[in-house]
Amino acid sequence: MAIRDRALALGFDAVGFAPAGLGDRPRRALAEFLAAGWQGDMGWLADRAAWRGDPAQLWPEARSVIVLGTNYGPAEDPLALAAQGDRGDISVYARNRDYHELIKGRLKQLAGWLARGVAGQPPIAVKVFVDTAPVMEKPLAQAAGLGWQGKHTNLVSRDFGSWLFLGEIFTTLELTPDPPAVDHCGTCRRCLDICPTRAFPEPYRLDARRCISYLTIEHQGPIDPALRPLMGNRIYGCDDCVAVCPWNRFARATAEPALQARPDLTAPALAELVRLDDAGFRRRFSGSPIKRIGRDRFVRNVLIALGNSGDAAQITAISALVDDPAPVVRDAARWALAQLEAGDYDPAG
Ligand code: B12
Ligand code: SF4
Ligand code: SF4
Repeated sequence: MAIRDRALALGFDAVGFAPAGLGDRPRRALAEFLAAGWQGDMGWLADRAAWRGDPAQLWPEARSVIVLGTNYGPAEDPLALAAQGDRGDISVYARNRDYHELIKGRLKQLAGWLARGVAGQPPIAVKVFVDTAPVMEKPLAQAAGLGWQGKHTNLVSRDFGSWLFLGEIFTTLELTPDPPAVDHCGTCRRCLDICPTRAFPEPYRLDARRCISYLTIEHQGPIDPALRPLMGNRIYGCDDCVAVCPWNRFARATAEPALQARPDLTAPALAELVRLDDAGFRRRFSGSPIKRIGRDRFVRNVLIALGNSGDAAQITAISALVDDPAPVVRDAARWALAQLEAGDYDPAG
C-alpha cells in the first residue's frame, strides 16, 4: 500500500495503522502511575495528562494514527560495557546524533506527501509527534501492530527486538487499522531481574524515580545516595532491561548512518570526562542528545561512576571538584571521595 511503501522508502523500518484512540487500560495505567508519584520531577508527564491518555482529546478530528518505527539496534552487546569500570557507559540511543531530529525530519516528509493528497479528494490534515508530545507512543504502537509492551514497559518487536524508536502521524484520513500486537512475554522475567535498582514494583509497571535512565538524564538534583552504588558506570541512560530481552535475537544492527555509534561516545574514559568544564562539555557533546543535560548534571553522573570504580588514581581529579560552583557536583565529588577513601559522606555537608 502506498503509505507503507513511501514510509519504508524514507528510511522507516516498521509501519502500522491504528484508530486515533486508546482503550481504557493505558489511560488507567497513566493515572495510577501519576497518582503513585512515579514520574518524580518529570512534571510534564502530568501536565496535559488528559491529552496524553486520549488522542481523541488531543485532536478530536483525527481518525487514524500512522505509527513509524526506526531501528537503532547496536552492533555489539551493550551489557558488556558494565564490566569496564574505568569507562562511562552511555546508552545506545545517545551514542550519536539526537534521534528526534532524524525522525521528525522523516515524519514531516511523509506527512507533507500525505497532506498533498489526491487531486479531487478532500484535503487531508496531519500532525507529527515524536517523544516529547503529550502522546502515549507505546500503547499506540501496540495497537498498530508494531509490537507489544513488554514487562519492562517498552515495545518489543518480533523483527527488531527492543530497539525501535517510535514516532507518529495523526491524520483525518480513515485507514484500515492493522491487527493489534499480542503479548509474547510469557513466563519470562529477565528484564525485571536484571534491573540494578529494582525499578519495577511489578511486571509492566515502572517507578521512574528508581530508574537509572531517569536519574542520569531527567533528575536535576543530587541522586539518592542509596541508589548511587547500584548505578555502576552508567553515566547517561541505561539499557539493561531492554538489552537482556530474548526477543533481541531477531534484532539487527541499524544501517542508518546517523545512528552509528561515535567511537568517542561508546566507552569514554571517566578520567577524561570528569575534567570537563562548560566549554569543553559543549564542544565534546555538540550534536549529541547528551548536551541537553548540561555539564553539571553530566559531571555529577561521572563522579558517581568514579565513586563506584574503585580507582584510587582518580582521587586528585575528584578532590579538585569538592569546591565546584555547582552544588550537585560538590555533593557527588564528596560522595565519590568517601567511596574511594572509605571515608565519611555527610549529605548535609
Ligand atoms: C517518560 C518517558 C521515560 C521515563 C519513564 C519511562 C516509562 N516507562 O514510563 C524514563 C526517563 C525513565 C524513560 C526511560 C527510557 N526510555 Co523513555 N520515554 C518516556 C516517554 C516520554 C513517555 C512514556 C510514558 O508515557 N510513561 C507513562 C507510563 C504510565 O506509560 P507506559 O510507559 O506506557 O507504561 C505503562 C504501560 O506499560 C501499562 N501497561 C501496559 N501493559 C500492561 C499490562 C499489565 C498487566 C499492566 C498491569 C500494565 C500494563 O502500565 C505501565 C505503567 O504503569 C516516551 C515517549 C512517549 N511520548 O510516549 C519515551 C519512550 C517510552 N522512551 C523510550 C526509550 C528508548 C527509553 C529508554 C530505553 C532510554 C534509555 N536507554 O535510557 C529507557 C527505558 C526505561 C524503561 N524500562 O522504561 C522509547 C521507547 C521505544 C520502545 N521501543 O518502546 C520512547 C517511546 C521514546 C521514543 N519516541 O522512541 N523514558
Ligand atoms: S533502564 Fe535500567 S534502571 Fe531503568 S528500569 Fe531498565 S534496567 Fe532498570
Ligand atoms: S525480557 Fe522477557 S519479560 Fe522482559 S520484555 Fe523481554 S520477553 Fe518480556
